[in-house]
Formats: sequence, structure tokens, C-alpha cells
Amino acid sequence: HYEWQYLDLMRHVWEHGDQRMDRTGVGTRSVFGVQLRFSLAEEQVPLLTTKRVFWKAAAREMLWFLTGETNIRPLLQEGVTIWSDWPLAKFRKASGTDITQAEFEARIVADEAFAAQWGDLGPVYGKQWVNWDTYEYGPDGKYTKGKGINQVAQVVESLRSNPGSRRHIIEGWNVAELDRMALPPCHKTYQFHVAGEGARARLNCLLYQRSCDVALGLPFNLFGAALLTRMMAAQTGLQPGELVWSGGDVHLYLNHAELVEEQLGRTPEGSPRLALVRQRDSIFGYRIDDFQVCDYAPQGVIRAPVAV
Ligand code: UFP
Repeated sequence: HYEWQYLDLMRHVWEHGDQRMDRTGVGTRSVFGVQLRFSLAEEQVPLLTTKRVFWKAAAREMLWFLTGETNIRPLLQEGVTIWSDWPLAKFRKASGTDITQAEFEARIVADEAFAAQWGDLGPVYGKQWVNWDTYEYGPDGKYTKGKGINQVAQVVESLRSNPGSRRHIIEGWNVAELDRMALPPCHKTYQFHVAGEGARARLNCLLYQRSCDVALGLPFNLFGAALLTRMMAAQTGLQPGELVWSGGDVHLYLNHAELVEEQLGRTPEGSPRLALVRQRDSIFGYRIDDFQVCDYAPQGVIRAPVAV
């Protein structure tokens, strides 16, 4: 079962990881440099069965990235709260209040001006993926803003016109803008690769994730990458191939002991499948109802605190 790779990684990090203090103050056990591989053929998808993963939230987040949006408001309007922690912490600090997360989120949804001021995450994934800033050097010797680069559209185009290229890359790590981002990208580089030829040509994806919370981040990141690869394959007439996941600092937070113990006591069961039930004219045209997960009967949710 594909999921043993995940569980073995979790066990390895917990038992052999290097214990250290981290940015959040929680502390982690960490290993450096990991690779996992999952087949995406025949609708296979690396969705965990040993706990319920809210894959629709990951799918909505992926669609939100593709819109280029960086404000949490559209996510909250769809009930997705995974990005609330960072703006909430900022607002609490600035306002000196201890507003609850639910109150903060309700205000973002209800009040557009408040959302504009407090709900924006800075130039995170969406901005870099579909509208990477460019600058033009004018005759007056000054730089002006040029047209933004849509990396996602460019990769779709390059997969169609030049499948053998080794340059099919979507990059989130815009060095000049890191300091304005709520969180510098974790899943920072997606490289696509076409293997084989003709009707059986397969689309592979390698995701490089610089920093990975194995318990709470990775289950989402694997599903998101698989979904992106499936949309890319559908848009380029390729068969889904393999997802190769590569992690830099791969860690477990010390306050995730209960989750680790619970999850490592479980055994993977069943093989969920991901179906794209509608073809769209563009990679930017998909909607949540276009995705269906079948045969997914996961074991129970395991709750654990997020380190901010
Ligand atoms: N993290 C993930 N996946 C994500 C995401 C965050 O694992 O998609 F947005 C985790 C990794 C790390 C923390 O524990 O969030 C980011 O902290 P840092 O920037 O210090 O690496």
C-alpha cells in the first residue's frame, strides 16, 4: 500500500529525527532530505486512509492558488480556514485584542474593507504562480513594472509544444518578495516531466518542499500536488504518471506525540481514486465539483495543534 511510505517516514522522523528548537518555539524532530514516490495512474491518489484528510479543502486551496488570489476572504467564503492563523496572529498583535479565530474569520467575510486590510497574505503562491512581477528598464534609466508572468499557463503551453523540455517549472520562491509574504512558500517548486510518447505519454511531477510538517502539512501537500498534476495532464492530453515528492527539512512537532502514536497504530485500508469528472477549456476553469474522490472510507480524524 502506497501509504506505508508516509507512515514509515513518520516513524523514522519521530524515532531518529534530530531534536531542535524551531521558529515557532514549539520544537521539532527533524530529518533532512527525503523522497517519496506515488503512482497517479488509473486514478490512484496519495490520499491517507489512516486518518480523514479533508481533501476538498486542499482542492479549494489549489483552485484558489490558480486564481492568483492572495487574500484569505475567498477561502473563508468557502469554509476553508487553513490560512487564518497567520493573519489572525498579526491582527491580534496589532490590535492588542484576543479576538477568537471564529470572530476574526466572520469579520473577514462580512467586511470587505477589513478583509482588504487584514486578510491579505502578501505575494504568496497565487501571486507568484500566475502573476510573477517583472520590471522593464526604461529609456529614462528607471525601472517600471512590466507584464506579470503566468507560470502555470506557460507550463501548460510548454508541455503541449515541447514535451521533452527539462524546463517545465512552476516556482514560488521569489527571493525579492519573500519578506512581504505571510509565509515563504513551503511547496516551492513543481517540475513536470513527460515520459514515453504518443497516446501513452505520461506526465510526472516532482514537488520540492523545503519545509514539511509531516503530521498536518504533508497529507494536504501530497493531495494538492496530485490534483495539480491531474489537471495539468488533462489539459495537455497526457496520462497521469508519477508524483515524486522531495522534502528538505522534514519534521514532526514535539506537541504531535499523541497524533503520531495514534496514527502509527493504524493500518492503511482501501485505495481511494481521484476522478476529474469534467474537462475544462483551461487549467484556470476547474471548479470544486469537477473533482470526485471515490472509495474513500478513512479511519477517524486525528486532531493536533498547528504551530504558527
Ligand atoms: N507547512 C507545511 N506545508 C504547507 C505549509 C506549511 O508543511 O503547505 F504552508 C509547515 C512546514 C513548517 C511550517 O512546519 O509550516 C512553516 O514554517 P517555516 O517557514 O519556518 O518552515
